[in-house]
Amino acid sequence: MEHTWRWFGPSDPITLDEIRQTGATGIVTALHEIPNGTAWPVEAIAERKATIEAAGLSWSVVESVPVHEAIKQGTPERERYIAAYQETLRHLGDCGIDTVCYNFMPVLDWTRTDLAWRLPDGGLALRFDQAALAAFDLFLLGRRGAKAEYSEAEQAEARRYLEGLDEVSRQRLVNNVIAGLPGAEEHYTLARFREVLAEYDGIDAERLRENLGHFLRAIVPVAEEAGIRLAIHPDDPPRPLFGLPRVVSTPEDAQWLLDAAPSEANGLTLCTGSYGVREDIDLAAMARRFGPRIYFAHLRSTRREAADPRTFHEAHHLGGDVDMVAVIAALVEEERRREREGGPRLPLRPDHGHHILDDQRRDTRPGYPLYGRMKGLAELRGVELAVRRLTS
Ligand code: DNO
Ligand code: MN
Repeated sequence: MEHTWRWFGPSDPITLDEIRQTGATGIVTALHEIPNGTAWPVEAIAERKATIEAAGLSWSVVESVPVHEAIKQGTPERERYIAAYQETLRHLGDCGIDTVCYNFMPVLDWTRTDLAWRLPDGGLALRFDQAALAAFDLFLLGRRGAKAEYSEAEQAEARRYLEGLDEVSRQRLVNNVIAGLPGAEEHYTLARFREVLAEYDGIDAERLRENLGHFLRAIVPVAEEAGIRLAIHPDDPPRPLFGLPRVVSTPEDAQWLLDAAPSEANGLTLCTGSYGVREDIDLAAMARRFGPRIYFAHLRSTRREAADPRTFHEAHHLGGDVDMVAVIAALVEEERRREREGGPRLPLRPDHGHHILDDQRRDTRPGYPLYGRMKGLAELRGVELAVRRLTS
């Protein structure tokens, strides 16, 4: 497989020269400086591509071309934003870039409550604590209608959680949830977050799915013409939050998406850390079922915690609840099929890593440290090589 690394652009404290030493050959990046909803100019794409290539790497995947809220909400202005999206896809195609990752999560991108949770070995991990989320939702945000969504016991647990936090920790929890994790386009204050949530009144899963279908029917033909493979990233975590619907959480959702706009340009990102949070998903089976339409793999593992299985933390790449060896074996099998029958390359990246060693003294983004991801990538490559050798 092609080993890639997410780089946040020239402002990323991890340099391209450093990335080369991790063993990655491909870069995953986006023009993060361009506001969501504006078409990316050809010159800007070409310039970023040249920067990457000058360092001896290639621009393997765009992650993400963000989807404007108007498209997710299905407001009349969406047509303007869809037109800009189509233009970006054409420009990327003109520059020879062929894989685009995106997501369709309303309001928030991926969500965690704790960004530096200490593991027994001293590394720092990202964590999603259901009681913390409920405490935020019920008491710090005070969302209208939230109470009805939590049982008495959950409310009591959330209150206990809140009472254990001092003012600084409460503020930190607010920031962790709504200030925007790396790669997220939107950053909210509490007041703004409340307003945006209100814009989703009346938008249920069915409506959101209709809006996704409308978007796909508009962009998939353009992607096809531009020689681009689209790879939707699943919801993280894969269930509704704050009463907002989420429609890319299960294998059934993935199947719905593929059927909504039948074309080889319409594909998936297999993010094992996102889908893998659900107990009912067999990731290796998913990799086999959707193999030909998997255009990008995010490999990492999570561990559901015993006290509440909705609470999870990011585990070691080869630990946790994900059977990573089985997933890699399925992906290697798919790659062999592509080698025989023809098919696109299969880029993978270590999706997040623990902050370990010098990561704890370096200013890198939560989940995107140098050494933790390098360790993850090294482990994944080792498994891949062994699987290839032992099954040849
Ligand atoms: C979560 C991660 C995120 C993701 C963003 C943008 O699983 O992969 O960093 O990349 O949601 O797609
Ligand atoms: Mn991911």
